Amino acid sequence: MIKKYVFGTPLETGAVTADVAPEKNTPEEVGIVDKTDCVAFVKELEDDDRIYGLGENIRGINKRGWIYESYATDDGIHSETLKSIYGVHNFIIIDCKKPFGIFVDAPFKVTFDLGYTYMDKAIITPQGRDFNLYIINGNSLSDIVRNFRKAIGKSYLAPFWSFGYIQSRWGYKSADECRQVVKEFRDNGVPIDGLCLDLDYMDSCKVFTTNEKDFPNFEGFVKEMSDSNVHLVPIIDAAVKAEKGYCISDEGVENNYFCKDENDNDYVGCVWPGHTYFPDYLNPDAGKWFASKYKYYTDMGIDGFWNDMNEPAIFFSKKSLDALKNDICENKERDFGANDYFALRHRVNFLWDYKEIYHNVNGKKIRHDKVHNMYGYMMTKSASQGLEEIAPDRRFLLFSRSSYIGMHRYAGIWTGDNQAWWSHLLLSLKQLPSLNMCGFLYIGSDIGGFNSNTTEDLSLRWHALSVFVPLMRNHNGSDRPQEWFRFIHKDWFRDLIKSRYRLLPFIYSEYLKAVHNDDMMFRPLRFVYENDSLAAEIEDQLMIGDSVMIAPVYTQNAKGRFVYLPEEMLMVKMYGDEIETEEYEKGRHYIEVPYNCVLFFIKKGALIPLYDCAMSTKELNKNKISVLCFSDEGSAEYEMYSDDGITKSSKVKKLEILVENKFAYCNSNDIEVTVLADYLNTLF
Ligand code: MIG
Repeated sequence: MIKKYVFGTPLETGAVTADVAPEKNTPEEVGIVDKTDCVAFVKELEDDDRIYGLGENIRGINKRGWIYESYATDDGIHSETLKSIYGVHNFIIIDCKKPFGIFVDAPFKVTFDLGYTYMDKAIITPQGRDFNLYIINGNSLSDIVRNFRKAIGKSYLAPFWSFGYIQSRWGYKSADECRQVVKEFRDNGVPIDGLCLDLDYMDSCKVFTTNEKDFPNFEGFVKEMSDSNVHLVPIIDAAVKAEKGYCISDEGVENNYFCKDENDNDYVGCVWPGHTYFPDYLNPDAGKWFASKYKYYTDMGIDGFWNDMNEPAIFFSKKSLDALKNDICENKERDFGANDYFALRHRVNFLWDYKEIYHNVNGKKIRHDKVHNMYGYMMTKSASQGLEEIAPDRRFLLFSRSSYIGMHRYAGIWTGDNQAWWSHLLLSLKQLPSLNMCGFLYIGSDIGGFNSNTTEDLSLRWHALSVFVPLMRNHNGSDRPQEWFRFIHKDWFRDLIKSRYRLLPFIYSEYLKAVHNDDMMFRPLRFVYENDSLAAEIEDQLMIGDSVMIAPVYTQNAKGRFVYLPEEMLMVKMYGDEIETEEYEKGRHYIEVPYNCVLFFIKKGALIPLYDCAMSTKELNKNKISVLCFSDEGSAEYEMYSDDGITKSSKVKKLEILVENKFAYCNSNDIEVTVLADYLNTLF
């Protein structure tokens, strides 16, 4: 099912955990072109062939027609012309006559020219000679994904509380401001489980410190929040402020834990704290050391973190900026023409070079660009291992901005600095199945958009989609604060967030199924309706598990949207406590979707378990479930996965929920299930 081809002497990335013996021949599925300093793989494409995968990347669910470069990049625009993004996920499926998957396990740049140079060719070029190539086969698209996922190991298991609503903003300047935000939720009956802390909670952006002035008695603050069922989630930046007397900086320098320059001096760049060192996460001792520092926060009761700036993001290197300053001074007397101006602008934008940085990998000095894509992965892997040492069986919330396949075993991701654009709402939907293919299941985008100012309607529609997304986090850094209480229709936002909590038994169950069965939680319609040529072209609807389809609105001023139903389904409109349903035939329908509505469709014979809403995940009554079903001749069923949501070793309970003749049954006595009474007549 999976074949491995070794080229040169690859560095072990740890992406693949299965023991796969290397093949002796070259792969049959792709042609090989040998070039001077690299090889390229070529696959001729028929008109109807499609390409899926590439994880977090931009553009379509079908990736055909663009050129992508796998090279972890901090770019806050994410426009259509972008080729690289924060995460590097080199797995694609070519959906041709005999579909197959390709995984290029290379920590350096890899180019995926998927019908860009030639519309009828996919050309994959790893920019180096030492890497592993895997070809994955299977009986169907989903089967190929499962076979790949089995080879890369089980996905990260997030704690149940992290499926609650998380509020965030780069701009909470003090504990009091945070308290005020939480108070708005509690006072208005809007559920919340987490609050992210951005840079300001630290002392001068120094990792593993706290800002005593604005966040006094930090430990007390953590406790106070946790007493009201809110988990504080601090940001951890990858780079360390270079400052004598700051223990993290001193320890790193003393033990050679930081990346070096070509002369073996500690490399100095600049990020938020000013001059910074970059921990050498590829050196296991350095990774272990950095990770052990998370204890500073866990001792205070923190159980969630987000790792940022780990591509790594660098504003400038000291060396490049000094050189620029000198050049400008030397040219003081000269008049600059247009070309000089543009040259200068270009230089200012690129005041660092990854080729100036060196790692110590097993005692060998390796230049950063050759292992670039592993930096955020290794930071987060060590963090996860450090947290495991602190509390071996405890599930922590951990999500990272940069990533590589393999990191999916240790943490989730968020999709970085998107824009408050309608196109990015749609992009966030498209990223879901592609990320699932690569093992990333605990995922989410910044709801409302991170950069540029959002609008109330965009934020509402984004919430409506994110009701189904594991990481449901409203985060931004633009001028316009975008918590729901900043807008006019607070009650609409409340309906949406309450719907999330009601749907949690379903959402969490689908997440657990995907984790434990190496499956995708979100699938393109093509993966489920393989013989339906219309379904194959749908880029704005997704299947969740086996029984549900979602179709969010992503157009401004639209009162609804057209939805393609590949079969007869039950339409559900959920408004927090209120629910409306209606049966629809297979085909295309215009559906009105009010702003406070979560729209989804249930397949015949399926049912959805619901909780009664509560103000946090902790307060949910998990022993009481009501079901919404689309009965097929009087019956419907659902296999619900659950666990304790806290420990890694928790056994998964698989409950059979069954509806027959309007009565609901569950094979666990602890759980009381009922059919939602109001819908009995319409549904049977
Ligand atoms: O250069 O910490 O993607 O979520 O709010 C910006 C500030 C640094 C980038 C992250 C974003 C975060 C922001 N960070």
